[in-house]
Amino acid sequence: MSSLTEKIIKAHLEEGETIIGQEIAIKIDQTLTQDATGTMAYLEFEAMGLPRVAAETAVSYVDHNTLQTDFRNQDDHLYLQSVAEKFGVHFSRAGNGICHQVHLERFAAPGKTVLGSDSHTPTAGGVGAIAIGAGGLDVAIAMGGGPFYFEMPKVVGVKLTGKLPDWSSAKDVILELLRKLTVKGGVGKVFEYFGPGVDTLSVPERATITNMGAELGATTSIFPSDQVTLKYLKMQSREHSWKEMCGDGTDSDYSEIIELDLSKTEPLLAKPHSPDAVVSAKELKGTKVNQVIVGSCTNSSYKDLMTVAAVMKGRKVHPNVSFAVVPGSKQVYEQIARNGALADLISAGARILESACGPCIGMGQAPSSGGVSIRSFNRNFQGRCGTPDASVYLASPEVCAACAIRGEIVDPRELGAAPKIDWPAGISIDDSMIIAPKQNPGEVQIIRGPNIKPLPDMKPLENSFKKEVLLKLGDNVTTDHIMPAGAKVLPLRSNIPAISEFVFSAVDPKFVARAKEKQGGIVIGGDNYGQGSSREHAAIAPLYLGVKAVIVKKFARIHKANLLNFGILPLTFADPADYDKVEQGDVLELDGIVDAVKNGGTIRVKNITKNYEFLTKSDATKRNAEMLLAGGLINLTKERAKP
Ligand code: MIC
Ligand code: SF4
Repeated sequence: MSSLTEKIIKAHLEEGETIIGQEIAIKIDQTLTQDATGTMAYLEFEAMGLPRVAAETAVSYVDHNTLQTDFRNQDDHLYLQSVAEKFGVHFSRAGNGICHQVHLERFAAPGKTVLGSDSHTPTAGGVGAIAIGAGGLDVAIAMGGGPFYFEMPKVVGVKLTGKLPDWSSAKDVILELLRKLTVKGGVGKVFEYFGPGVDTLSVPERATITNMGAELGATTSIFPSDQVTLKYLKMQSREHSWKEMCGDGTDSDYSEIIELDLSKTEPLLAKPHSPDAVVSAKELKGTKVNQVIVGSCTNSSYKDLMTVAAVMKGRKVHPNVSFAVVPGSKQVYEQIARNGALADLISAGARILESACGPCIGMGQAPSSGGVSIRSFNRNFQGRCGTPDASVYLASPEVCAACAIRGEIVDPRELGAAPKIDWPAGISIDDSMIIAPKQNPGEVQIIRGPNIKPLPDMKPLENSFKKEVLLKLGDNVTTDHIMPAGAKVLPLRSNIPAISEFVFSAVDPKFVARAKEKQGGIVIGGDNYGQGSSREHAAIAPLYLGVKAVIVKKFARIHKANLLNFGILPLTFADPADYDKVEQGDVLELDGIVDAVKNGGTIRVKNITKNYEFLTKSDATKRNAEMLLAGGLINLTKERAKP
C-alpha cells in the first residue's frame, strides 16, 4: 500500500531508495523556468555545452520582469526567446500569464514530474503531478536530461472532509494549515490531500492549496487525479493527458495524518509579515485599508476573478482604497473580458493590470508609507511589496473584495448572499502566445544584450580559512532578505556583479561595503534559514562578495541546495546553543574542511575573538562533497566533461 506521492516517485526513481531522509534522484518529465531565474538557468544550460534539451517538455515563461523601465528586462526576454528557440524550449511570451497558472492550464498532467526554477512550482500538484521548486542550475541539469536529487520526504496525508461553506475559499484551507503548522512545519514533507472533501474542490482551488504549500516549507503538495481533474483537462482540450491516480486510500500510507473539515473553515487573513501569522477576518474587523490587490499565482483563476467581479457588480471601490486586479493568465483575462465580468470590475473602480506577477514581486503598486494592503497573494515578507513600512495581509479573493468595498478589514459574510460561480461550458483554446522551438536550431542566433553578463568564476573549496562573521541573523530569514527583488533589483538578475550590490540591503545597508572591505566572510543564521523563493542569486551574489560559509541552526531545502550548487559551505551548529555565543564581527577559524566535507563529519570552529571552540556539522552527501570540492556544480560538470 502506498501514497500517490510514493507511487509517482517510485515510477521516476533513478537512484536511491524511498527511505525517508535518504537522498534519492528522480527523472524529470517537465521543466519550467521564469524570466527572473531563467536567464541564469539558460546561461548555465549553455555552459554545459548540450545541443538541445532532453526533458519531455521544457517551458520558459516571461512573467516576473515585465515592467520595462529601460532596455534591461526586454534584453533578457529576447535572450530567453532566442535561447528557447535554439535549445528546444517552448516560450510563453510576456502577456501570456504567470508561469504556474499557464503551466497548470496548458502543460501539467497527472503522474508527471515537474521541476521549476520557482518555489511555487507545486501549483501543478493541483492536477496530480509531483512538481518541485529548485534553483536554476538544478533545472538546467534536468533540462539536459539529468535527474533531480533531493531527500525522500515524509508524506503527510491531509484528510479533507465536508464542503467549503459560503464565503470560505481554498485560500482559507491553506491559511488554516499555516496557522497550525507554521512556515517551517512542512520542511522535509510532502502534503498529499485525500478523503471525501477532495471531490468538492475544483482544480484551480486545489492548485491554490498546493501553491501555498510552499509557504509551509514543504517539498511539494499533491491532489489525486480524479473526475474533477478530467473535467478540468477536458475544458483545456487536454483530456488525453488524464489518467486516474490516487493513493491506496489507507491511513497507513502516510507518516502522519492531519484532518481538516472544510465545512468548519472561515475567512482568514495572514497578518504582516509572515504567511503563518493567521487570524480570522472577524478578529481584524475595522482595520483601515489603503490598498487591495487580487492576483498572483495563488489566486487569479477564472473562479477567483469571477467571484470578485460578482461581489463588486453594482458596488464601488471605497474612496480610500486603491483596488488592483491582476488576471493570472491570458486565458482567464480573455474569458472575463468576453463574458462581461471585466466590465463589472472596471465599473466598480478596479485598476486592471497585465497578466503577470506584478505587485506580488514588487513590480509596481507599492503601497503608501505605512499603508495597509490586503492581497490574495502567498507572501507578505517585510518590504517585498516595495514599501518597507507597509503592512501586507494575505487573504482570499472573497475577503479582498469585501475589504475593497468597505475600506476596512471585514468578514465577507457581512455582505449577505455569497456569489455562485459556474464553470464555463467550454472555452476557446489559443496557444498563440506560446512559441514552439525551431526545428533548425543551427540557424538561431542567441541574442545577448548588454545586460547579459557571463557567470562569475567559482573556486575550489579551501581546506582552512579565517574569516569574520559579517552578519548574524535570526530565525526564518527569507531569500527576499538575502537577495531582494522589486522593480529596481529584478532587472539585474542576469548581471551578478551588479545585483551583488544589493545583498542583504533590506536587513543591513552596510553589508556589501563590509563584505568588500573584509574580502568576504561568514554569515550566521537561525532556524529555517533561506525560506521562500528559489532564487539562486541568494547564493551566487553572496559568493561573488566572498561569503565562504553560512552557519545556521537549520536550512530551508532549496536555499541549501543552491549554496551547495555554487560552492558556499552550508554548516549547522552541532549544539544550537552555540548560536547564542557567536556575534557579528567575531573572527572564526575553520580547519580540516576537506576531510569533514568528504566524510560528512564535524568541523571544529575556533572563535579567535572570544577564544573558544564549537562544532559545526556538514551533512554533505558524496555528491554534495564532490560539488563543494570542485567549487560548485558547474565546475564539477566541466571537470567531468574533460577528455
Ligand atoms: C517569489 O515568489 O518569491 C518568486 C519571485 O517567484 C521566486 C523566484 C524568483 O526570485 O525569481 C520564487 O518563488 O522562487
Ligand atoms: Fe510570481 Fe508571486 Fe507567484 Fe512568485 S509568488 S511566481 S512572484 S505571482
